[in-house]
Amino acid sequence: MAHISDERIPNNVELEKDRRLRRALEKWQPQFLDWWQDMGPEGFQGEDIYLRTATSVEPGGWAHFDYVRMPEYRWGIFLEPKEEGRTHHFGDMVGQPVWDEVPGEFRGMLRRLIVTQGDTEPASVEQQRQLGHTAPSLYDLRNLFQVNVEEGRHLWAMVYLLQTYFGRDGREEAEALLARRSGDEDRPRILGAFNEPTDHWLSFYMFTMFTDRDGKYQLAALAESGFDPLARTCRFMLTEEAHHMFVGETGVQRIVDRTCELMKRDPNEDARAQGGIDLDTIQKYINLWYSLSIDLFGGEISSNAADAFAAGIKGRYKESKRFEDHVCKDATYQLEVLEDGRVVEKEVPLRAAMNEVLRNDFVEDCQRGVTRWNKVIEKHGLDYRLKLPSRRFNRHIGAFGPAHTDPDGNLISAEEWARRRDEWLPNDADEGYIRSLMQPVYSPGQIAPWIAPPRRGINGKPFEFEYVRWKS
Ligand code: BYC
Ligand code: FE
Ligand code: FE
Repeated sequence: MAHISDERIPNNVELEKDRRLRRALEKWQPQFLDWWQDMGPEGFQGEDIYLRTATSVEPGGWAHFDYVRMPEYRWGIFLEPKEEGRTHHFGDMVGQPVWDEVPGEFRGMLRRLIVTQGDTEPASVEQQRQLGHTAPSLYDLRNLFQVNVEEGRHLWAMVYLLQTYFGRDGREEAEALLARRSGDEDRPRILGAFNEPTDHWLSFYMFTMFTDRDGKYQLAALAESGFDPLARTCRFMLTEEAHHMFVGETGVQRIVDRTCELMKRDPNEDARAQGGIDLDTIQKYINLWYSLSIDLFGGEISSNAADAFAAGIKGRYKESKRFEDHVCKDATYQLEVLEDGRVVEKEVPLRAAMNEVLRNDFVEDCQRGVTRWNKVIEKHGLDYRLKLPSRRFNRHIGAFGPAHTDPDGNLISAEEWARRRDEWLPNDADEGYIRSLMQPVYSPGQIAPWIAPPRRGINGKPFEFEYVRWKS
């Protein structure tokens, strides 16, 4: 077997010196590559893709761009440099030195969080497996593969933690991460949204807009962690996440832009009649992916969240920079719950409400994106406005999981939900229509008719650049 080295696995964790980790990785890496062949992007494994590879954590210097064949991508292991003398800055352990090893009493909790985080990464690659066949341009095709290889690297990041700090069960969990399958009935991925089909580009952009953004907030919360290797790993992962959300936000924006153009061309402002995606349908996909993504924050009231905060393992978004009280022992929080079929305000311990607190920051961030999309519509002189549905809408997790509501959050009966669901969420006809538009465009500088080209390309290259080169 090829000896694992710095050359094959770029890293800043002194992999050369850590014989135990190297052996664990030597066993795991071929399984990862098998998984990548089976469940990674279908086709395209032999083509040259213009990709960015992380080769160090130095600011500005880490992104290296070149043509790479995906199976030869150098998935690396990077942690932000250690900050000497770092102490717990929230929870019950404030002021005590952070942990360099897993503390025994929190082993189970940490393992669960790391496994849950790790599980989402390959899940998303599986969900996006078929998309290369219908890319609207070479630029988009390249962005898809960039996102895929980086999610692969995020899996490596969690596997590094499991194999380094959790001994034998860590190695078992690392293998299990390659064994579950998105959408599989018998061995599904752990979290809801990661078992949903993402088999066309409208869903892909919504996923990278909303679901990758959950990634940003969850990683940011873990980046505050008192388990120092986890904090340092997540901080570096966040630098890659920005591009994923960029792909999503600008992807939807480019669709909206094109849709408006087509509407103005049509006597009835009918984008579909012009071969585009109408704004009502875009709204339905916002409703779907936003609601699936806010479910990912967990229940409004959660003892898991309270325990993780108390232990100094999972903080709030920018915990160290934004809050006065970092202990939150007696503080309370007001939130809405459902009681006897009615919405009531409830005061709960703040620590138990940490999922909701994190969700608030996410919601605000999403709203900023939607506002930017609406600016595009406004610029075209059209009155339509996109909006985020109520956070009670289409929930499966938490207080509103059992309830049915309309997009404004009004409670409705199960009967009304069944009758009107198709007005609010994509129905079979919408799915069929969107799929009918998904014809690949693989010539440099060309673009599918339902989306506008990007304003600029990648790494200073123009849109016309040959981002994917066919070898076969
Ligand atoms: N689906 O106490 P509760 C990313 C479970 S995305 C299914 O309310 P808790 C990425 C929960 O596990 C970021 N099950 O919630 C994006 C618990 O089950 P157990 C991923 C769910 O534990 C795009 C039970 O319900 N990272 O990186 O406070 C592409 C009660 O839960 C769901 C993380 O999630 C759901 N939606 O919070 C690629 C960070 N929600 O244990 C990548 C790590 C809850 O009783 N994970 N449940 O069997 C966590 O911090 C927490 O596990 C959660 C849940 C926030 C997910
Ligand atoms: Fe990720
Ligand atoms: Fe991501």
